Amino acid sequence: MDHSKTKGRIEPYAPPAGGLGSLKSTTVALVKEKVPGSRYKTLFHQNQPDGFDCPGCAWPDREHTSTFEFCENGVKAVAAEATGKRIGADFFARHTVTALLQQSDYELEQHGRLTEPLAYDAASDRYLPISWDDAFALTARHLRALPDPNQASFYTSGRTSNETAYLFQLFVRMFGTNNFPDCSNLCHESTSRALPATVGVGKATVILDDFEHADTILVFGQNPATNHPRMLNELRECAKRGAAIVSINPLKERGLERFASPQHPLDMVGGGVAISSMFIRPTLGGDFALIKGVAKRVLELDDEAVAAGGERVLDAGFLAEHCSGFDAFAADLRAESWPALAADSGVPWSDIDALARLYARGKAVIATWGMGLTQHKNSVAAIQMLSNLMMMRGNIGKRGAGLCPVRGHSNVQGDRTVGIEDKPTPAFLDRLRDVYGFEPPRHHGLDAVDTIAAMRDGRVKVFVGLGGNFAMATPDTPLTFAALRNCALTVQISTKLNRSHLIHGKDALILPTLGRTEIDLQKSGPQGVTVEDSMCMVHLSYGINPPASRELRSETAIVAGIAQATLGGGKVDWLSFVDDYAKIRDEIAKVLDAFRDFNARVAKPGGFHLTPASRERRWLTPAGKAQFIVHALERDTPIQRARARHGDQLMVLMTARSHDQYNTTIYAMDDRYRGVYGQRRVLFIHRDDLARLGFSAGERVDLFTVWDDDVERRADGFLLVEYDIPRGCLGAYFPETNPLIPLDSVADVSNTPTSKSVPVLLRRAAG
Ligand SMILES: Nc1nc2c(c(=O)[nH]1)N[C@H]1C(S)=C(S)[C@@H](COP(=O)(O)OP(=O)(O)OC[C@H]3O[C@@H](n4cnc5c(=O)[nH]c(N)nc54)[C@H](O)[C@@H]3O)O[C@H]1N2
Ligand SMILES: Nc1nc2c(c(=O)[nH]1)N[C@H]1C(S)=C(S)[C@@H](COP(=O)(O)OP(=O)(O)OC[C@H]3O[C@@H](n4cnc5c(=O)[nH]c(N)nc54)[C@H](O)[C@@H]3O)O[C@H]1N2
Ligand SMILES: [Mo]
Repeated sequence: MDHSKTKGRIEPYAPPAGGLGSLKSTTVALVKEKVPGSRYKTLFHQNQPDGFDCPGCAWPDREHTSTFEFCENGVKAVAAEATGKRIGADFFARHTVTALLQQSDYELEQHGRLTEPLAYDAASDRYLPISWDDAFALTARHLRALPDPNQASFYTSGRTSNETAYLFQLFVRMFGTNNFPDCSNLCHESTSRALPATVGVGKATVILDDFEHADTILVFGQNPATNHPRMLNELRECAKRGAAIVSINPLKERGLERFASPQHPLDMVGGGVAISSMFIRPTLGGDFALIKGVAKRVLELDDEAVAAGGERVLDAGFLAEHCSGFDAFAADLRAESWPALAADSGVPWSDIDALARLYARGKAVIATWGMGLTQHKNSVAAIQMLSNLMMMRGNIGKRGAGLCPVRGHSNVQGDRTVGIEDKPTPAFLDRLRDVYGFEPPRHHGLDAVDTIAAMRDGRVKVFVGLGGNFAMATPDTPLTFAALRNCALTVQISTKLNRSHLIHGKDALILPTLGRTEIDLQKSGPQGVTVEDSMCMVHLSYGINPPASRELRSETAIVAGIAQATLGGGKVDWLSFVDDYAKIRDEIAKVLDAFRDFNARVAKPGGFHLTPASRERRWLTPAGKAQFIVHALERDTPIQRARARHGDQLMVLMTARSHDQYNTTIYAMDDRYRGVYGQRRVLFIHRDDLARLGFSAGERVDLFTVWDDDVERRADGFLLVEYDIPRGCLGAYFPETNPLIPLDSVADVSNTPTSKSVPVLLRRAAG
């Protein structure tokens, strides 16, 4: 179905985020998914000590013990998994893969849960049932036939538990490669690469409790009302207490303006609570220059304070005791030009000054950030500049203050902690060697972008996806499709049908798995799994629903099955781990010191905190100090080159999430808070740009990427929607816009696709 032709409407949304609309949308989700009444109880076990960790996002919970925390999009995520709809062999007998490819991502998702293992049959162009043993044997045969283990690549999506992820990395390293692309490569990799160089650890330095003590909260590039709704409850409390909340975002996202918590009746009848007291609206990718400008202004304010004999603005004690490189950093700030900072950030000096003064007043400041900061060419520099700014006033490792990257997938952080990492440390590999008696591969493996290039070039022949939807989550869609189709084997371990099953290798397997909400019964009884949230809390999660099908296996059992078939049980008795996941936790504790007494500590309600050294002001950097890092404004970027060629015809596009999607999973066709209903092919654009480019709202345009190669990258038929977005900037949804992002358009250092800054031209749609 072509959704560009479905009837939709645009109707600006006036009420606060949350409110009755949230309650209504929840009911719709439950009814539409035909969730059996008996499963409604599921919702009350979400993020409870005896329940499961919500698969919706990585935002932590108050002690994991509070009463039911209502979250509209958490309910949608759970309803999607607890759906009453099923697809089995009969469905696949009726539909060829070629026919299924005609369906939209929304339609594919709607079919329901996968129920049995399937293998692609080229003769009939259909997926046919296969036994689990045969599926494992086929995978093993392909893997063992490879002349070099580096010709296989093993993707992980961030819902996978610590236990499965640990087993997966152990298997893959024993097999002989560090090819671990993961969704983090597309997401917070810029954070994970930026922070170790400045504060030593690529994780949040705050815990939830710090939000109660913060007086200032800077929210960079995040849309919490949609993507981390429970964060809004926290911000609501902060705002009510009088903390200053600043939204730094090209868009005035509704949830950052006003929020009515469905948990608080007074909010629901009144107009909700005002969240942000200041909106700073950089141009796309302008945060680096903005933050550098704020830092320069803070330095000037300190100079003024010193000259006037007043209280220092800089935390001189922190700088002297804990930091390295401040003098060079300060010298660079002084030399930086104000006009250049204002031009590159798109933020007027008066706003930079206002933000600097607010920051300078704050005694305890938290900076949070999401994809608006991580998916640009200069993202690593921007995050390091933010770290610099926070260090200037000692806002790290202090109560109520710190760095708070807000992760996406519910266990994306834990997966990395337990070894899903294409660039493992030598220390970690040494431990694996010592504990398991094998020599792990030492050279760095392939990440997500490099895996696509390697599949395209025939250097990778086997792709195994532990969850996720690699074909749609990644950039340069036609190239990525060709790359996946170039494989000898693709294996997808999944809960629901998605396009990655249809864009497959010569051989292909769909291995259906239990979801987090389902009871995982093994020999020793029902199993719990552990996850680590965005603030480093590790806790247990127990499914409570009966499995969607008797044929389903847990992710752990599937990984163990593949490992056993490929490597045999000589060195590691893979299958014994499946009987009792506590045994896997014991293995994790053997290799990672932070997990000592893992089983005992995680048994406590709420679990335990993997305290990062940076929170305790211990700096795991080469200098042993918090490191200031100097970065210059960029010149000669692809966007600057494109603008030099096309002048003000050139626009910069961000690709983000609508309210009714979970990454590549489209639940429904609305984006309520942005006033979009019944459609997804919309393009947000400023009124002046419409006029300047000779378009009107309601017209359809085709988008073309301006890049340094001869490839035509286009996405067609987007409805122009006049929107309050900075001039020169465009907004649209992914995955529809992924064909526009060149594979080599990546962030420096982190190699993350620049999903929030794509240089494009608009043409009136043909027809
Ligand atoms: N319901 C739901 N929940 C989710 C997800 C989902 O798809 N649906 N996805 C999960 C995942 S994996 C992740 S990573 C998170 C993502 O959560 P977010 O980080 O909120 O991701 P996006 O929707 O991409 O929104 C990015 C925000 O950044 C802003 N932005 C874009 N460019 C810039 C810029 O240059 N500078 C600044 N300052 N801001 C910018 C956009 O206007 C938007 O508000 O959510 C997680 N939770
Ligand atoms: N243009 C653009 N592209 C982006 C982004 C962007 O902002 N713009 N954001 C990026 C980000 S932040 C991320 S994290 C990636 C997400 O990339 P992925 O993690 O690869 O994608 P998802 O859409 O989250 O994966 C959904 C699929 O996971 C499977 N699944 C769901 N639950 C489970 C489970 O419990 N177990 C298993 N085995 N499978 C399960 C289902 O089959 C479902 O179809 O996308 C990235 N792509
Ligand atoms: Mo993400």
